[in-house]
Amino acid sequence: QIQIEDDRTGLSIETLRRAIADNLFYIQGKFPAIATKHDYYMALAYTVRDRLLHRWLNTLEVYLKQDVKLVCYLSAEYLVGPHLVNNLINLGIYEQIRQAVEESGLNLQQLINTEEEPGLGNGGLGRLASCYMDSLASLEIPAIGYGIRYEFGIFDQEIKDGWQVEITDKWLQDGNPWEIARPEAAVSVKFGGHTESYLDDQGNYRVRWLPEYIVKGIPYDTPILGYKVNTANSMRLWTSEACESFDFQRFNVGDYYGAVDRKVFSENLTKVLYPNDEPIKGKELRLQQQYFFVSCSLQDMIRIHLNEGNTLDNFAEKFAVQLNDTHPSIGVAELMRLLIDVHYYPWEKAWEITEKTFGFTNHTLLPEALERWPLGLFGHLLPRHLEIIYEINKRFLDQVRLKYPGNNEKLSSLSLIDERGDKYVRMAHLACVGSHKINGVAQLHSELLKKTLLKDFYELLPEKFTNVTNGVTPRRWMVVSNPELSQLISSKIGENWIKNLDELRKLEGFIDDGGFRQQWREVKRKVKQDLAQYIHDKLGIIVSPDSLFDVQVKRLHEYKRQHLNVLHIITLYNRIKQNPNLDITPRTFIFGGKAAPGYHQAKLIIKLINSVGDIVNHDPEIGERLKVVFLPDYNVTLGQRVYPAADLSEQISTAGKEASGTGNMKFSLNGALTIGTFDGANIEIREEVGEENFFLFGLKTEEIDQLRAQGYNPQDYYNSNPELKAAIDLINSGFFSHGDGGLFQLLINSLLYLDHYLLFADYQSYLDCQERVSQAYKDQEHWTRMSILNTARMGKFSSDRSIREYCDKIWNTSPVPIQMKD
Ligand code: 26R
Repeated sequence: QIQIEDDRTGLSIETLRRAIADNLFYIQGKFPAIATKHDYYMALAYTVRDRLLHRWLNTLEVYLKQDVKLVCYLSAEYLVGPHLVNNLINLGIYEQIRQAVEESGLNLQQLINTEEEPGLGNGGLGRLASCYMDSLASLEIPAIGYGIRYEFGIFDQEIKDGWQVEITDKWLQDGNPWEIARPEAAVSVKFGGHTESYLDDQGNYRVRWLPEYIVKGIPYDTPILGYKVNTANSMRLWTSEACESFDFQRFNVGDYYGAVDRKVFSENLTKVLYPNDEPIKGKELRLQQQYFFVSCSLQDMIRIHLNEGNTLDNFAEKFAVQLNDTHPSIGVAELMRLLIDVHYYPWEKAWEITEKTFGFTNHTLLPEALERWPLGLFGHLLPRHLEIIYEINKRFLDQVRLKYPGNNEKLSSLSLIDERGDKYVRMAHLACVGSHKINGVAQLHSELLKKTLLKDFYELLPEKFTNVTNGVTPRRWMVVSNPELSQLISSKIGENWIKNLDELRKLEGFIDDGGFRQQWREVKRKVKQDLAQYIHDKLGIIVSPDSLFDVQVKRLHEYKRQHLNVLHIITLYNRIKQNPNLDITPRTFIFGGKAAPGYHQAKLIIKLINSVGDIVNHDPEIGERLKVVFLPDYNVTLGQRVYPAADLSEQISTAGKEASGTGNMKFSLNGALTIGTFDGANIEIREEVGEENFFLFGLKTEEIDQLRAQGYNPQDYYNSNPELKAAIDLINSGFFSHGDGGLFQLLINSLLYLDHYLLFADYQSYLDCQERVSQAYKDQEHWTRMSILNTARMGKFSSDRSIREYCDKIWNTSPVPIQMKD
């Protein structure tokens, strides 16, 4: 029997090869003689997309027909990372595609490297959203990830003379084969203007909102395929466009340029992602972005729901909407508005639906990241929402008065409006009252939320509070990024661990097998060699794969304390200079991370790392013992190279400041040991891997509180610790800055006179701990055992576990397997 495979679905090597050639010709409009690498990447991407489209459409059909409960993840950020290789793995066609590509005379790895990743997020919060999208699909949970299709994502970072330089990220300029525009599902979003009240036919009091302008939202959908299942959920990102009908009047009266102005204005809305850590004052555009995507998304949900023949009475039974931090929290007021003003629900009923629908995840305790909007700005942009917030607040404060009669303190601390000076709308408070569950992202963080930031809310509404410790997807962070280690593991315990990460425990059974430990070391050595090659190609620095790779990659921030790491490097440098024959464990210090463009102190830390590197790397007396590397433009793609190659993971934030961390999990999963503080998920990682396999140092949160209460004076540490003093003095002397002692003065002074993040207090403890690391590394057999145990005991930190917890504790939803029809 002759079988002819469909060019869009077939999986034989021959069909795949033909499909790639076909797409090259008909989509890219090229033939091989004139095709670029990028043309081939596009042809391949379309070949892969074709093969997941029928899963995607099948999934959507089942969701519609069966009227399932949908999880709607509202996130202003997604850091998806490259799609191609992830889709190959999740479809289970990597090997076939590799062969087909090779038979076409190409190299798959090269094509994979051609992809420009969508950088639609800043860091941890955005990457977490994408790990969760992967797990939702892999667990067959019906879900949509709603967000913003920024034209410019997170900036690209270049390093010039040691300084960070920001370049705009034009990720869409060569086309995006993974998305499909859905203009037929466009919605309108109002802004500005004023409200007026009226009586309807039945004599009911109603409010209508007469906006100053209207913007159109166009959804672009990207399939998010689960691992070896038929489920393909959607990430639906909104782009803003001018609303033609609205401008028609202006156009008619001859105001052509006025109409064009409006168009440009509307399209600016989704132009650019705001970097975090920037002071958020007066950023009207940011509130516009937030309201825009949240309104689009809620209108979309309501349309889907009504299309299925429902009324909104059971909306909360069919939609679980999760607020990823406060950025989408305007959704609480918007759903109220839609229910009351558009669908004519009475307040009480609307409020019941709203509170049941939303869940709120907090991702930071840092006061400067808490969103508040000046009342004037807010009321000008969203006059109706301000009225609704006042009403929510009035009813909420009545409840507070009942519980705490005569307590004005409580009223002012819980109020949705901050009235202590200039007036603000407190977005976290809106999210808290409007959600049925509030969670932190690691045990310690959730406890601190209840004790500090949201203390009064916890006292009033304890049943709302819960914890869901973050997790990461083992598909991208092991199978995709570390195929060598994944294959070694699968050769011992089979492949089930990829779906059920707890099965990694089975590796413990091989720990006494010297041959296995040898293989484990060989894999690590091989990926370290690859990273060394990359470092050489990019930066011209030669590093030895036999040195200890000591890695800190994450956004630059004072609380993350990259400069504490630098103080360690300088101290080692000083020791060698004093004792040139010192026998130390050779180390390669690897840094990566972006600083917010307006965050000068963080940018100065980048300059310091590079300046110290310049001296250390070129000092013949140091030789191979110390190397310092700053990898420019740290992003998901680079993370995939770096985590597998690390021996030591630096998780050294001031205790209580890092809500969870997720990089910490990626390192440990790939067999790195952690040097870390008692902070965020570090605590739970240590609990899992065992304290003997984790390098803990530094003050705990209570000790920090005590120290601060006593009056912390960094000078005491500086004056009494000669090595610390020597390190600081060396920076101050201009030794790392061509004699310019002033260059790092702002950084040094903030340490000497304030040291808000307590580097000096933790310095000695950190150094002692690093010495233990160096000693431990000398015993390679023992180090390998610890490395294996780190990987083997990371099961808890799969984002699959996190998502199951969200389903059980917050969303009340369960899997819907997708059957394929031909
Ligand atoms: C307000 C605005 C400028 C803004 C501030 C801060 C926007 C975004 C942020 C980023 C924060 C909220 C963030 O990324 N938090 C991180 O979330 C991770 C996922 O939960 C945690 O692992 C990590 O510890 C936390 O810093």
